[in-house]
Amino acid sequence: MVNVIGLGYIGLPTALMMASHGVEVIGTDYNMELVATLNAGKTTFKEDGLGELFNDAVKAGIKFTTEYQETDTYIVSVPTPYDKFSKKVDAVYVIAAVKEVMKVAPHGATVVIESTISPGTIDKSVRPELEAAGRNDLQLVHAPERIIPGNMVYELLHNNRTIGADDKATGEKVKELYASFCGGEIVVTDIRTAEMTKVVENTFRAVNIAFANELAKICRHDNMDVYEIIRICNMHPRVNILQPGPGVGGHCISVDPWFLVGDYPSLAKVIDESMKTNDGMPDFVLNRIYQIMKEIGLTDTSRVGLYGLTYKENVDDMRESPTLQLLASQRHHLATPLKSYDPFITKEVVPNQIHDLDEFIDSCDLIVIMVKHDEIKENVDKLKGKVVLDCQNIIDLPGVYHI
Ligand code: SAJ
Repeated sequence: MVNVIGLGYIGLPTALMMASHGVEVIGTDYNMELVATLNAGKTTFKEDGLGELFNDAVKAGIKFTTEYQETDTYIVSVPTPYDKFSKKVDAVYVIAAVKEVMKVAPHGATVVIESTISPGTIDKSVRPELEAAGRNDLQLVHAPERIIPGNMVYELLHNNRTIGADDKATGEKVKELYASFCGGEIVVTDIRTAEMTKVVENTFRAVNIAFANELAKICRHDNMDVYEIIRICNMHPRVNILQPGPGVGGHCISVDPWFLVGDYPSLAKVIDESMKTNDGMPDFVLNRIYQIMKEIGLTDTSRVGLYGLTYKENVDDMRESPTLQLLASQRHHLATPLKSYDPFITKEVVPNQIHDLDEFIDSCDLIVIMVKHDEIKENVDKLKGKVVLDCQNIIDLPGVYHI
């Protein structure tokens, strides 16, 4: 039996996936409300295919509880918050979970950590806890998650995986467990390497997004079309430039690369600059809004609206979202927050938030597309007659402004 600890964005789909592939799974979370929701037959966030997967797993007998279980395999997928000032990851939840596991785990049990941690965390912060508790019998493993919100179910089934373990036998045992549902290749390596690969993967993407964002700034400076330039460059067989955007959000790409900057400040130069470039994009958009307002003679900021509050399209996750970053930057200048709207966010999360697309469009003269939700792509006609700053290059209307 596998006890999955932490039933959030990663733990829940992983637990459901294993259960629906014949593994006996009990999911544990300390949040009683979340456990009650799952036990009432409801999922806790929106994600393509999650509902069906949930039903399959329930049919297969998955259980949800607040209690840690006595079993031979644990998968820890709790959040790893990071400190915005020091840019360091705080493994406090991982350590708390491991301490709870140690209370109930039988001799020799395997503890797989899926949570994203900065390289070296297992040796620096987790292993000493085992030693202090006299539980060196437990086998630590790191199996970093790789799934992308918006396509999690597909990617769980098809992505290649990395398993970091202290010895081959443990690695192979965990590989077999993941192979119950994962059709991709599963590589077994050591823990330190596995920790590093996870952070490097997200850093690679962050640096590449920063390159696209820097190109957007260069092209804006001399009024060139960055999208056309990227499109043509990408026809070269060895060039594959990503898309510029209003910033980088989410809890991974906007966070993990800072671990390398924090640990290797004098070496991680390109990474440091890339992160600053990405972090500067919401302010770049704000400045662009100001330029466009001047150009069209709009003085009333209450007629400017931001479309999209989530960190990317078609998800309900707002962590580190560029729109929230932009609004925070406005707030620091004591400015009245711009209007905003997001079809995925029904709760009131920011001031001047509107909850209906038509009302949002009617109440604005300048609309800034921050997120490329399908909803706006399907309603482009409604934007006719409006001034649009399209930060995602999805609106095909005459006169649209770009970043
Ligand atoms: N973005 C751009 N331009 C692009 C692509 C993305 O501006 O061309 C922006 C997005 O709008 C978003 C941010 O970057 O704000 C990050 O989005 P994403 O779709 O690139 O990635 P995440 O954060 O949703 O998921 C990433 C994935 N990592 C990689 O692709 C290397 C995923 O596989 C990881 O599992 C996840 O981080 C994680 O949890 O670590």
